[in-house]
Amino acid sequence: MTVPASESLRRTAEAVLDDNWIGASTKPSARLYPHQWSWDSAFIAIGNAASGRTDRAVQELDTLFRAQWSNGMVPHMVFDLTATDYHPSPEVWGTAGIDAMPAGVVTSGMIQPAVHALAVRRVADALTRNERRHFLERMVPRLAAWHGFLHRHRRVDGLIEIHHPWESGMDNSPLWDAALDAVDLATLPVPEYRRVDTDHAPSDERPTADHYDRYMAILEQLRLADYQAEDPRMLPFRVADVLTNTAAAAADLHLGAIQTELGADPSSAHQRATALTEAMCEQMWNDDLGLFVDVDRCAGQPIPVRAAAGLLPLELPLPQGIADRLLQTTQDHVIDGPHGAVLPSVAADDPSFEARRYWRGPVWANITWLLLEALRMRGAVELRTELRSGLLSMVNQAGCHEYYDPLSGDALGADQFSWTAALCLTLLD
Ligand code: 2M8
Repeated sequence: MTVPASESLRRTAEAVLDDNWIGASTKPSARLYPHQWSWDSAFIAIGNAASGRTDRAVQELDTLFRAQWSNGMVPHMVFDLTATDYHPSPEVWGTAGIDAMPAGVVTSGMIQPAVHALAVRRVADALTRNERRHFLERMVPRLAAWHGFLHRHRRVDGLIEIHHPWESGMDNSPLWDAALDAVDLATLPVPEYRRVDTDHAPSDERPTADHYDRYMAILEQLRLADYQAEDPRMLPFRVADVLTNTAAAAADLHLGAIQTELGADPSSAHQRATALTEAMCEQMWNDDLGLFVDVDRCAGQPIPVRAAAGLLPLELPLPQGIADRLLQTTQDHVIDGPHGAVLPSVAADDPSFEARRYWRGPVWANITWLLLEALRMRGAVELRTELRSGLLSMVNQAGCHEYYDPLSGDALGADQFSWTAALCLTLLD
């Protein structure tokens, strides 16, 4: 008997999540990423919830939030201390001894996009009434502290800033090229290091050596300030990033909805979401490109790279004129790959596009999925259907990989990749 494609993909995806489960959370992939990552866990929880594995979904988020710092920060990595083959290791991060980090865990000191409130709502939707209430009541103070951190410690002149490319989650995007080139390696030391990512994936699909030096130099500056710089304006890398700001604004809309359901006051979450969306429209909307663009806060310049992330504000309540234009740009950004419609992480006709290199053009399941969510909210049914089926066909053909060449459909980066598996599970049926 032949197994229908969707059933075989479901089995494959569930097996990936099972294999990558490490007891209380899920690692992104078996070898390249052996710890817990913040936004990966949110996507993984969404996938586990969609496939009826609600206990794991709840545990995934509980484990992550148990590592939340006392200042509200949700760290971008929670280390599995039994896994040693990853750089930068806990020693390089140097977080041990920082008071804000909770006892019993070792974490990084930076952030990733705040997609957790979205995950909390999706997981809650899969719970029984009683479980749902307990879960939401437990998560609301954690989410409120996390969003409060972003606005208290990271919002500068209206927009939330990232202080390292890794904070965006889109580590090697051409969005950071000019800002990275401006990091002065003559005055900022590059600590000694040995990267291991190129032991696990081909180096022409990974960041260049020069960029990696710069990542390490910026990380060293953050480490020296215990990841709590008193004046962020002194830091060598400061970017107001569209994805980070979109996620934060949407996160507060989700938090507000949860608070309303629980009979709590949603007004401060709603006010933050509105203020952030307005600041994004004022400072990030680029009328020439019909796209939201990042802003290099050190240089005081917009970053005119046409990244797929610049389309994601479609999920926010935007002025109609901007929303219509952005939807048009989205249609132009989506291209036909060998298995159907795909969303390259950078527009295929942007000068910085590279089809196979990490975050510089390949298709990522999570960015595609976030756009699918926005298209659903906007009622863009046809485009959503095409993109959903293009993603599923590609993953079905090539397996649950970390990223894919949009032109050839080739699977790239790590195999058995958790968020690809998890998000496909939500799209089946
Ligand atoms: C990648 O980032 C890590 C550093 O955080 C790395 O390159 O080692 C990114 O794709 C990031 O978005 C993702 O969360 C992480 C784990 O999948 O890998």
